[in-house]
Amino acid sequence: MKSFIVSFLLLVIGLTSPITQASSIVTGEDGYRLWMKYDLLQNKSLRKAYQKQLTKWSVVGQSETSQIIRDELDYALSGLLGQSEPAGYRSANLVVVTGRLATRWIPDLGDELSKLGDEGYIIRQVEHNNKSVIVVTANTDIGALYGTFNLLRLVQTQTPLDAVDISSAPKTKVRVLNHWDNPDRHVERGFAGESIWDWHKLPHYKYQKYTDYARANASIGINGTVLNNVNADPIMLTPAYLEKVKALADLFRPYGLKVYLSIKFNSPATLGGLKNSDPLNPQVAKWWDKKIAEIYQLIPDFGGFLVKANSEGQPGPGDYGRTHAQGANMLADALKPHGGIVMWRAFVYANEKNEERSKQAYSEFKPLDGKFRENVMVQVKNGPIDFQPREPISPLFGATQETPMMMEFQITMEYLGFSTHFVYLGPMYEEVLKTDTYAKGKGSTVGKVVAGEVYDYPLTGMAGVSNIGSDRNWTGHIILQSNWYVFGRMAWDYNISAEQVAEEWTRMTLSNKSAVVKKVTEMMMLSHEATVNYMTPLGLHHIMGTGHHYGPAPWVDDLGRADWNPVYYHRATKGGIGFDRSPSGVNAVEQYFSPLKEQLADPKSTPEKYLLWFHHLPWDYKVKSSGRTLWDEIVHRYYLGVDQVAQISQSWDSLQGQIDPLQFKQVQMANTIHLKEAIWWRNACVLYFQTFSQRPIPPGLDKPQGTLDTYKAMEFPYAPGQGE
Ligand code: BDP
Repeated sequence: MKSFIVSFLLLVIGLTSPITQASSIVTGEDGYRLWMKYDLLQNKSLRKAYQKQLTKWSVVGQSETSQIIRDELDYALSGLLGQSEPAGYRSANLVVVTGRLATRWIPDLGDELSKLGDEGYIIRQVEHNNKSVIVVTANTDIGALYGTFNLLRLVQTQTPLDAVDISSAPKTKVRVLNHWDNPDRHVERGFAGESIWDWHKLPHYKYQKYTDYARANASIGINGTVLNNVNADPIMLTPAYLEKVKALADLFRPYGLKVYLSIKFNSPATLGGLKNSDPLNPQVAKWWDKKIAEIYQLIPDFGGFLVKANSEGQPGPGDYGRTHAQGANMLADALKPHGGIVMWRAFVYANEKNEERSKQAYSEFKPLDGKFRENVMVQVKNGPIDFQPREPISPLFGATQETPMMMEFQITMEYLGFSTHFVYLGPMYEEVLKTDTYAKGKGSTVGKVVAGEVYDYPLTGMAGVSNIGSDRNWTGHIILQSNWYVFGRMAWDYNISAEQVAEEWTRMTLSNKSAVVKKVTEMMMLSHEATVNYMTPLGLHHIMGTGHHYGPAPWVDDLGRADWNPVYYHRATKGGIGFDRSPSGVNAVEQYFSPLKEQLADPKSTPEKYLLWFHHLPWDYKVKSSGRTLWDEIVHRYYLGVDQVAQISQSWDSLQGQIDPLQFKQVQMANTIHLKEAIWWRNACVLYFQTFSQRPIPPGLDKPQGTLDTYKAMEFPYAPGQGE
C-alpha cells in the first residue's frame, strides 16, 4: 500500500512537472574561456604532427612567470593534443628559454634577440643534436610568455609548425586597457554586468577571474591596465584602496601586466586638505611627491597615472590658469624617479571657447608640443569628436613632432549598440590606423605616428576603453570578445589586418571548420559597416539618445550645451543636411596636412563615408558612387544597414549544429535584438530627416513603420552604463 502511494505521488509529480522533454541541465561553452579554449584538435594528422613536435617540453627558468608558462603549456597541450609531458631540456622537443642560454640551441643567435627588446620573442625550429627542436626565446620571461602564447595560437589555428621561424616585437610600448569602473562596481559605458573588481572584498578575496583576466591580456600582448574610471573617485588614492590596488598588481605582475590609476586632479585639496590643487603651488607638488612615494612603496612597478582634466566638469590645471602641460609635468616630475608615466587625455572641449568642438583638442594641444616632459603621452581619441560609429581621424595625429600622441580606442560599444549588436571593431581600428596623415609626406599613417615611426617619440602607446564586466562571458556577447582581442593584436602590431585577426579569433573561439571560419569572418568583416549604415551613414554623427546614448534621437535640441545636441551635428534644414567644416564653414579641415586638407575641403574629393561630417549639402546633391540624390542615398544606406544585419543574422542561423549550442544560442538571441534595433534606428532617422527633405521614400523601399512621435516618446531611464 505504502509503495502504491509513493508511486502514485511520483506519477502526479511527474505529470505536473514541466521537465518532460529536453534536459534542463545545459552544459557547454558559456564563453568564460574566451579564445583560450584548448579543446582537442579534430584534425588528426595535424594533431599527430604537433604531438611529435610539442608533447615533450621544457621551460628553462625559475621565475613565477616561468611557472606560469609551464602551467599554460601543460594545460593547453593536454587539451589540444591530448598529451603533455614536461621533460628535461636535453630530451625536450619544445624548449622555452630566456636570454643567452638560447645559444645552446641557436648558436648563431647574434644580436637578434637584443633587437627585440624587453617584450619581443623568437619562435624557431632548429636542428639540435640531430633532432628537431622548437625553441621559444626572448630577453625576458615576459617575452617568453608572449612567445608561448603565440606558439599556442599557431596550434589553435592549425598552422603547421614545420620550419617555423617568427620574430616579433611590439610596435608600441604601452598597451593598456582603460576600465571606466567605479568603486561601487558601476561601469560607466559598461554593458557586461558590473565591474570585475570587487573592491569591497579586496585585498583579501581574489577571484580566479582576476588571474584569468591577466592571462587573457598576456595572451594578446596587453601590458597594462588602468583600473578605474577617468571620471575618477579620489578614494582610489587612500591607503585602504591602495592596498587593494596592490593586491591586483601582485597578481598581475608575473603576466607582465602593470597597474595604472586614473586620478582626480584636485585630490591634494579634497584628500589632502590643501587650500588648492594648483600645479605651481609647491605644497601641491609636495603632496603628489609623497602620495606617489607611498604608491611605489606598495607597488614598485606601478605604471603611472591617466588624467582627464578640464573636461566635462573634471577639475584640472585650467582651474588655476595653468596649461595642460603644467599640470601634466607636475605629476610627471613626481613619477619620474620611480619610472612612472602620465597619460594625459586630449578629450577636452568647452562651450565657452567659441570654437567648434571638433577643433578644440587640436587648438589646445598643438601649441603645447615640446612642452611636456619625456614621461608624458597625450592620449587622444581616434576621432576629433567622441567615439562615433565612424569618424575621420583626429588631426592631432602627426601634428606634434615632440609630444607622443597615444591612441585611445573605445572597445566598449557606447555608441555602437551596447552589448547586443554584432559589431566587430577590427575594420574600424584598421581604417584609422591605416589612414595617412601626410605629416611627413605620403605614408605617414596614424599607425606609424602612434608607433613613433614618423617622429621618434620616447614613449608610444595605445589604450582601449574596456568592454569587460562581471558577465560570465566577460563582454556580454560572445562576438564582442573579439574586440578585446583585436585591440590587443593591433596594439602590438598596427599593421595586422582586421580580417586575419577575425579569422584567427574565430578559429580559437568558435570553430576550426573552414566553412564556419569563412562564414563568421565574413559576418564580422561586414558588421561595422552595417552598423554605420543603419546608425550614421555618410558621415552623420552624434545623433544618439541623450545621456545613455541608446538608440536614435536626432531630434534632440534642448540640452544645456549646444554641442551636446544632435541637431548641432546633423544641421538638417529644408535646404540640406551635414556640418560644413570646410573653409566655407568652420574650417576644421585646416587642421589636417596637405593634401588631406584640400581633399576634405571639397565634397567632390571627400570620401563619401565622411561626406556629411565635412559638408552641408542640398538634398538633391548628386552622390558620386551611386548617382542618387543625397536624400535617396541616405535612405538607401539606412535600408542597406538593416538588410546587412538581417544577412548576418541569417548567416548565423545557418551555423546551427556546427558550433557549440550555448555559444550559438547566445549570439542568436542577441541577433534578434540587434535586428529589431537596427530597424528602429532606420525608421526613426528616416522619418525624422524626411520632415526636412520633404521627399518620398525612394521606390523599391518599404515605408518605415511607426510614427515619428512614437519614436520620440520612447524613454529609457534604466539603460545600462550611464555616466554620473
Ligand atoms: C564620452 C562618454 C563619457 C566619458 C567621456 C570620456 O559618454 O561617459 O566620460 O566620453 O571619454 O563618450 O571622458
